[in-house]
Amino acid sequence: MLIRNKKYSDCSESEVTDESIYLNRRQLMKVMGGGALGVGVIGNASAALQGGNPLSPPLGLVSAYQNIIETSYGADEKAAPYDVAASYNNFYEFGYGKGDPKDRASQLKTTPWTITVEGEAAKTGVFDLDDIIKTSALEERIYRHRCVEAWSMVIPWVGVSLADVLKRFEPTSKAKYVYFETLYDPEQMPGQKGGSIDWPYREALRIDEAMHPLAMFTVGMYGSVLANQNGAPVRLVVPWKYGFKSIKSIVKIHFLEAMPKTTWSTLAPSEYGFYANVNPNVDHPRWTQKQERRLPGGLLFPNVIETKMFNGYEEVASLYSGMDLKRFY
Ligand SMILES: Nc1nc2c(c(=O)[nH]1)N[C@H]1C(S)=C(S)[C@@H](COP(=O)(O)O)O[C@H]1N2
Ligand SMILES: [Mo]
Repeated sequence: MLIRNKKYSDCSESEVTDESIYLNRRQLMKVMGGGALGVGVIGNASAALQGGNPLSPPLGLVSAYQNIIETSYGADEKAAPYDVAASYNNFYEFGYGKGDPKDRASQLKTTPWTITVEGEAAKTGVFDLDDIIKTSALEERIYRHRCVEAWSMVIPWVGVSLADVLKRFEPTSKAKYVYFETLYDPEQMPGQKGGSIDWPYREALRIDEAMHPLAMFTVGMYGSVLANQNGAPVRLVVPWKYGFKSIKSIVKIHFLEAMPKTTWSTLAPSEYGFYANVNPNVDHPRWTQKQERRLPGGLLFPNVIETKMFNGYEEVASLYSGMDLKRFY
């Protein structure tokens, strides 16, 4: 079933129109090979989609984004307006301010994009992201996103189960963990020129967590491609964990036997654990985790709600049976 971007906007009619034009343009620019082609080409791109124009973008990619399957995930949730999800971000490669990624990420070159797969898997090597997308039936899933800073947002993501992608590489029985790395390119990502993070940003999951159907290999939002500030062209979304596990702009996947080092759990191990499951019973030293500010909100309407265990995704509980989640936070 086709997704219509318009359904997400809470804004006035004129803004709705602008938004969908913006999103469609982004999508076409993406499939045509990036912003370098310029806005002037977009008209041709539309025509090319219908006819056999030699400029035709890879049709598989176009159809993947045009045939996004609606799912029941989050059908009862109210998604944040696109502008909120795309302007209040954590992406330290572009600065520490919530507005920095939106202001600074627009030049990030996301096509072509390759992912290097290494370690305990039969099929390793360098894979073109477009080839993975073309052969995927993209789904829309509306997930709650809970940051460890005690704010949250509902976002309609586009992608597939991470398991579907990981299985293609045929991990071996020694693959107990899967590790991910963000692009390292200080010229494009000015935040990488300094700060206390040992770049690139690193994250990992236990293999059974990564294979849980909720974990998502995400290539879009609001019915189109990801905004750069949200981790284009590909990121994880692991909705039962604090947001920092959902690593953005992934260029490396490594299957391995031992638990790898990850950015936040290395930087401040007493504050950020490897598991980082959303847990209202384990407070962060600087933030209570019992509640969260659901965005959008404001000073007058802070919109504070109770935080739920596993961010409300109780179906993952069996992954942790027998584990003391106060110790393995
Ligand atoms: N590479 C990278 N990935 C990252 C981050 C980051 O700084 N760099 N921030 C994380 C944090 S703390 C959160 S809350 C989410 C924010 O995702 P969003 O901006 O799409 O809401 O991205 C996560 N992924
Ligand atoms: Mo976060």
